[in-house]
Parts: sequence; C-alpha cells; structure tokens
Amino acid sequence: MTNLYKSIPVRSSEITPKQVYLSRRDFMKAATLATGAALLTACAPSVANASENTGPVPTSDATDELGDKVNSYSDITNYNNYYEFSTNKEAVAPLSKNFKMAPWTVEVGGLVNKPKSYGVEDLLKLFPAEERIYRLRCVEAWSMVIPWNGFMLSKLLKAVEPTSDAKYVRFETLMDKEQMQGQGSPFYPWPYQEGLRLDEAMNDLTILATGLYGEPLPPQDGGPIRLVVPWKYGFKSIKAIVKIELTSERPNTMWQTISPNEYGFYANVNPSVDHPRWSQTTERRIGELSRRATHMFNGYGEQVAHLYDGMDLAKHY
Ligand SMILES: Nc1nc2c(c(=O)[nH]1)N[C@H]1C(S)=C(S)[C@@H](COP(=O)(O)O)O[C@H]1N2
Ligand SMILES: [Mo]
Repeated sequence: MTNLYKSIPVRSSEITPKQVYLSRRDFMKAATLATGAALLTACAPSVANASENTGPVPTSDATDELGDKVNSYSDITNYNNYYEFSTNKEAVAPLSKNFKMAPWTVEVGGLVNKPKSYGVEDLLKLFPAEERIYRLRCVEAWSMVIPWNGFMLSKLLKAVEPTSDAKYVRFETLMDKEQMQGQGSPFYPWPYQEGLRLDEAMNDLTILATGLYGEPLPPQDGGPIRLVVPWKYGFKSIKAIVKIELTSERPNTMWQTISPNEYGFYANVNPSVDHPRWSQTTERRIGELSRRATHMFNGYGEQVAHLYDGMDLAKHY
C-alpha cells in the first residue's frame, strides 16, 4: 500500500476487496478459512435476512459490458445517497438497518386501463428477476458498477395497459417519518418523487430492481423495490417505491422542486453539460484512485440516444 492510498478515507470494502470475486457461498467458505474471518463476515450479505435469492449471483469475474469490474457488495451497501435516512452516505446503512420491507405494496394507477396494487412478492412471480450489471453515475461525480437483479419496468407497464393519454410515469417513495428520520427535515418536499417520459420508462434498460448480488435488495439501496435508469444521473433512480402513476403532464420531481437550475427533469448523464457548481467531464469510480472520463449517456448511447433526437440536451438537462 502506498501512502497515497492511505490518505484516502478507508472503507471496509477496501480492506476486503476479495469478496468481490466470490459468490456468497464461496465467500462464506473462504471467510471461515481466512484469518480475520470476523472482519470479513461483517461485510457479507446478511445471512439472516437473505431468506431467498432474488436472482442470479454474479460470477467471480463479473464485469459490465465495457469490462469494468463490479464494485464490492460492501461498497454498494455502505456508501449510499438516501436523504430519507441521512445526508451522510456512510450513515444510511446503520440508520436503515431495521427498515420494514414486508409487507410492501406498489400501487400502479393513473392513466391505465387496469390499475392494480401489487405485493412485491407478486411482482417477482409475474416478472422473474434477471441480472443487470449497470454503471451508476451520481450527479456528484462518483460512480459504481452494480450487479442488480430486477425486471424491465416495461413488463409492469404493459400489464396495466397505459391509455393513449399517458405520456409520463411518476414514481413516489414511501412516506414514513417514524422509520425515516430524514423525512422530519422541513428542507425537503417529501415524499421523494421522480418521473420519466413514457418512452424512457418503456426502454429495455429501465428496470425495477428487487435484488443485489443475488440477494434481496437491502434497505439502504432502496429495498424492497427501486427504479434503475442507468443512462441518467443517480437521483432519477428512486428508492423504496410505493406508487407508480401514469400521467399526461410532466410530473414534478423532488430535486427539480428544490433547485431547478441544478437538477433538470431529463438528467441524462452528459459530460459536456456542467452542473452549476462542478464539472461533469470526469468521475471518481468508488474503489479507484484516479478519475476517469464520463461517457455521454453513461455509456448507453447506442440504446437511448434516439430518445432525444432533435432535442437540445444543454437546454433540456
Ligand atoms: N427515495 C430516494 N431515492 C433516491 C435517493 C434518495 O435520497 N431518496 N438518492 C438518489 C441518488 S442521489 C443516488 S446517486 C442513488 C444512489 O443509489 P445507491 O445508494 O443504491 O447507490 O439513489 C437515488 N435514489
Ligand atoms: Mo446522486
């Protein structure tokens, strides 16, 4: 280890990078063999909560399609933006530990022919989880590679049959001040809400995630169910969803309401449009020392650029 490395705040993930390469079962086996087993075990997915897998576990050498390695389970579950719990990323995991994720219902309605309330377990039966390894790029200019388990949002939307007037999809997070202490803060217009244009919501990349590393999605990452829109800044990927509503008007979003010059509705990752307070040309991949270039649409342009044909993306940021 160099001194430079030591000067960076140490996260437990950097002490135990090995778990990245191991599936949970192999990992638990290895942990009992390794010296410092107790330390390692503290970073493993909680066995007690993992009553059943929600999908495939990434293989030992999992990467995204660009060849970037997945971040460790520990990175992904200990460095979180989730203002309902805390504005301190390291505080979210401990504060959300006892968050009640069952029973959990997602109400899908608005401009649809077949409105319906779904239990999360029903969603998983109807739409089996698949693995999607995606880059997540936060507007704060850090990023991770995350092996999600989930299903395409389009499958759920097709099931409720949007009417011809439906043009947008609005999402809402649970409101529960008892469990989410951050919702006591009057500075934020709770509940957290987000929105997508219907064609963005129907794109094959857009998923509802219910798992991580083949385990049920933990509370700090938005369990039991959250949106993942990998070509947009992370704040679009709303956590702990209880309501999905099809609308004809563009929905308000929490961040737009707070600061419209800083957080647009589209929020497509775009290295050539700076945030008013910082550049977006590069990013810090969690677990790496040097910064890397940020890609247009976070590297997903081939799949999504057509959605914005003819739009000035500097204006529609
Ligand atoms: N309800 C809710 N969803 C949220 C947030 C939040 O504060 N509340 N933060 C967003 C931001 S800014 C980011 S970068 C991602 C982070 O997801 P992660 O903690 O799973 O990496 O969640 C997004 N979804
Ligand atoms: Mo973010």
